[in-house]
Amino acid sequence: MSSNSSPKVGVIMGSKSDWPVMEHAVTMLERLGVACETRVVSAHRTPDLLFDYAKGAAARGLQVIVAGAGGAAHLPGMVASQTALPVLGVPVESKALKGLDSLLSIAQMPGGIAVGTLAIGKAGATNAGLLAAQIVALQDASVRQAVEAFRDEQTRNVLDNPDPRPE
Ligand code: RP5
Repeated sequence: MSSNSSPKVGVIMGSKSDWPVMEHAVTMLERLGVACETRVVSAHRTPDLLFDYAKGAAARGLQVIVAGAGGAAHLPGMVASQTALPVLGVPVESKALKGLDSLLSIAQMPGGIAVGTLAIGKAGATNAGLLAAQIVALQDASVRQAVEAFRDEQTRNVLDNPDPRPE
């Protein structure tokens, strides 16, 4: 668990080796005050766990699932097939094909089962955390305020530092 309060977002990944990417989703969620849990759930190595996790997620109070995987990245799509919760997929960069395989595996879902696909790697994980928080914010005013404050700060940082040259 990443928080003491009951988790609203589940951040899962196909392997421990995905953590250096997926930790950026958790960092964003924590920054925005969204309670989350993290688990390794593999579509290929632990398919029964995948089904149990996805089927039980809504009843446990999760509102969004962020799922990251690399290569033949079936995790987000299979999770989405077993829950009506929104599933955000993060393509993790693979050694052989640099994550293009992961991206296409996650994005090319057949019509009828939706996975919201983010960018490959750190940016995708960061934005998956942000987007998950924005979904939670639909029903949570404190998270909405945190998202607005984050965006205001980001804007201010750019406007306050217009010179692109290193200091
Ligand atoms: C996928 O296979 C995982 O999501 C990971 O990105 C990739 C490689 O896994 P490991 O062999 O490093 O465990 O299922």
